[in-house]
This record gives sequence, C-alpha cells and structure tokens, in this order.
Amino acid sequence: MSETFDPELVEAARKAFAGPVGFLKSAPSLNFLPDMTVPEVAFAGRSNVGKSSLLNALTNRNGLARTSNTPGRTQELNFFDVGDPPRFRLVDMPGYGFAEAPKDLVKKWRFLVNDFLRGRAVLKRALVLIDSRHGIKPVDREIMDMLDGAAVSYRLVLTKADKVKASALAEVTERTAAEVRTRPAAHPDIIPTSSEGGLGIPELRAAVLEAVG
Ligand SMILES: Nc1nc2c(ncn2[C@@H]2O[C@H](COP(=O)(O)OP(=O)(O)O)[C@@H](O)[C@H]2O)c(=O)[nH]1
Ligand SMILES: [Mg+2]
Repeated sequence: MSETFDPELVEAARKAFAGPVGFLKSAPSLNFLPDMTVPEVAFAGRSNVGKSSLLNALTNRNGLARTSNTPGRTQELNFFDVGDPPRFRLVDMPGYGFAEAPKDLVKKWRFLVNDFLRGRAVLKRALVLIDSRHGIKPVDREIMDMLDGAAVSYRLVLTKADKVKASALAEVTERTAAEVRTRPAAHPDIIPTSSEGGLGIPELRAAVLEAVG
C-alpha cells in the first residue's frame, strides 16, 4: 500500500521545485483562466485541510500561498508557475465544505469547479487533500464524484500527519485506500504528508512531476 517512487524521479522533482516558482494569477471565473500553455496539477480540499501549507511546503516558500486559521471564502482558482520559463502549473482550487456557507456560494463553487475540471485540457491530475484526523467526509465524496465524472485522474493526499499517532495514520491510510479502490479515476495509493514535519513532501513532488512528465 505504501508506494515507493523511483529515486531518480524524486530527485528530478526536488530540482524542479527548487527553481523559480511564482504566482501567476487568480481567476474568480472561467473568463479569467490563463491560456493553456503548460500542463497543470490542481489541489482540492476542504477549507482548513492544509492546502496552502502544503503548496508552501512543496515549493519551499513560506508566503507563496496564504495560510490561515480562518476558513477562506474566496471562490477563486489561483495559478502558480513552476520553472522559468514555466514547466508546469499548480492550481489552488477554492476550498469547500466550510460551515455556514451560503447556498448560492456552494452553488457557485460547484459550477466553477465542475466547468474547470471538464474544460481544462491541460489538467493532468488533481490532488484531493484529506485531513489525517478526519478521513474522507461526504463533501470530499462530492469532489471525487466530479473528478470521476470529468475523467480527471486524481490522488488522495493525507494532510497534517504529524497530528495523529503512527497507528492512527496507518489506519486512516488503509481506510482511505480501501474507499478509493472503487473509484474509476482515483490512483490506488495514498500519500500521507505533513507540511510541518516534511513527511511525504518529496514523494508528493514526485507525484506532481510524474503527472506533468
Ligand atoms: N500540525 C500541522 N498543522 C498544519 C499542517 N498543515 C496545515 N496546518 C495548519 O492548519 C491550518 C489551516 O492550514 P491552511 O494551509 O491555511 O489550510 P487551507 O485552508 O486548506 O489552505 C493552519 O493553522 C495551519 O498552520 C500540518 O501539516 N501540520
Ligand atoms: Mg488556503
């Protein structure tokens, strides 16, 4: 179940992420998407799952993606270029599942994400972030349904692994893997990560590079 990545791929990925990384643009609607010039990998997850922290850990830059304790309510797609000239692009998708979200905001999120997933030819993979303490929640199943429906291949990534004991991490990893086995577009292996401790970060970089390869 735990996956081993080719050391050469891991090293190539380390180098790719060590180079220039920059914020490209923010798209509040599909009219503002950047041109489809390079392959993309999108990051999805519930608000507060640790998405911004993970983007920062991957790129080794503290302030690249904003991190905070307050669940973000901005419904935007944020694009980051990796490499100069850009070799690939990371897409920070709007968080979902925050409490007291007004219905029209949820609806807007659903249309924006669904249209993006269905229309983005350069989108190679999505990474769906799951909090190690909570496992897959119903709102995560909704985004997985959208990904399966749009035939966008995706991987599940556990976040905040440092917050649970090793035994609990093994258990949630197993449980998560068991659930995605039935999903057509999901990769069978789960990557446990910690943005604080660095667990799984080299592997996640490798998974990104593999997808945009
Ligand atoms: N212990 C721990 N805390 C984390 C980790 N990743 C994120 N956090 C914390 O979780 C909160 C939400 O993180 P953030 O990256 O803003 O989540 P986002 O809403 O998904 O972008 C912040 O207080 C982070 O410091 C992690 O790997 N370990
Ligand atoms: Mg964030």
